[in-house]
Amino acid sequence: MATSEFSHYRRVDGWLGQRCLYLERTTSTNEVLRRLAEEGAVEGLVILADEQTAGCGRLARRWESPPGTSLLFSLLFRPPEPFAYHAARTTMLCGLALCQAVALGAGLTTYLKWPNDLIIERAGDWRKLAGMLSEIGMAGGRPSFLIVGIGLNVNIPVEGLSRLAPNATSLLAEIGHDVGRVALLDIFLQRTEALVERQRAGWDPLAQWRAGLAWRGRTVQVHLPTETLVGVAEDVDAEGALLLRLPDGSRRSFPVGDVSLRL
Ligand code: BT5
Repeated sequence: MATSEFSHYRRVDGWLGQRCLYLERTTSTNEVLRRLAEEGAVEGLVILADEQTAGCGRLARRWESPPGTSLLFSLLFRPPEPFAYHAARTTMLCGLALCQAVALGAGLTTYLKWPNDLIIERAGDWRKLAGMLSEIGMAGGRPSFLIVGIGLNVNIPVEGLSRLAPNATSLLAEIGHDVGRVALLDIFLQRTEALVERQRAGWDPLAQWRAGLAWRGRTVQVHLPTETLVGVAEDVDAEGALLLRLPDGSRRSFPVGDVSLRL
């Protein structure tokens, strides 16, 4: 069997990814990392897989990926207090770092679709390139760790995309050639670590995250578990909640959570 380029992957400099666990095939990297975090794993641990048999999206949705084609990984953070604030900022800056890694590693401009998707916009159309799943773990009745799981479609050929989702895309489909997954992961981890350190030193990523959001000022559909609302995606607030202007002039906010956005 061919050895994966990730078999011995770890970062030499820095704390994010200095410890890495590569699994050729697993259920879900988020699930594996959650178990290790509960056993006390250190901040910065990264779980990487070439194949997931139960990759998770939000709300029990699935993340599908042909084996060996993409980046499927999860990062462990142990944010300081106030936990909720730092956890939300850490998720935002992972999104920023993912945009930067795709720009540097593949030369593509991407946008963040609130709350946690990475998309490509083209002539009024949009395609999903990556998804992020943030989960908080508790210990002793208090929030204790943050897991950020990322699925980035890298070398999936065009003909394999429609099986994943109607609007899925990959770097290969967008730029016409394979992209080295290790180099991309390296850039992402470097960028994320640098941004986490800036953030913990007092920098707030909110303005930059907000500036990178797709569809601000546009009419969108907000899919809630029980209803769909249509309104203008005016902005996000200081917590990252979506502010939607409804046709009757009122404004509603939607915390980052179980809401999906569509054009
Ligand atoms: C997400 O959820 O987009 C978060 C996905 C996070 C996946 C990573 S992979 C590593 C780590 N381990 C895990 O188990 N999960 C994380 P959501 O916004 O709920 O979107 C899910 C929806 O995206 C699905 O219902 C499909 O419509 C679509 N989808 C599934 N696989 C896709 C793919 N490869 N590319 C584009 N869209 C996809």
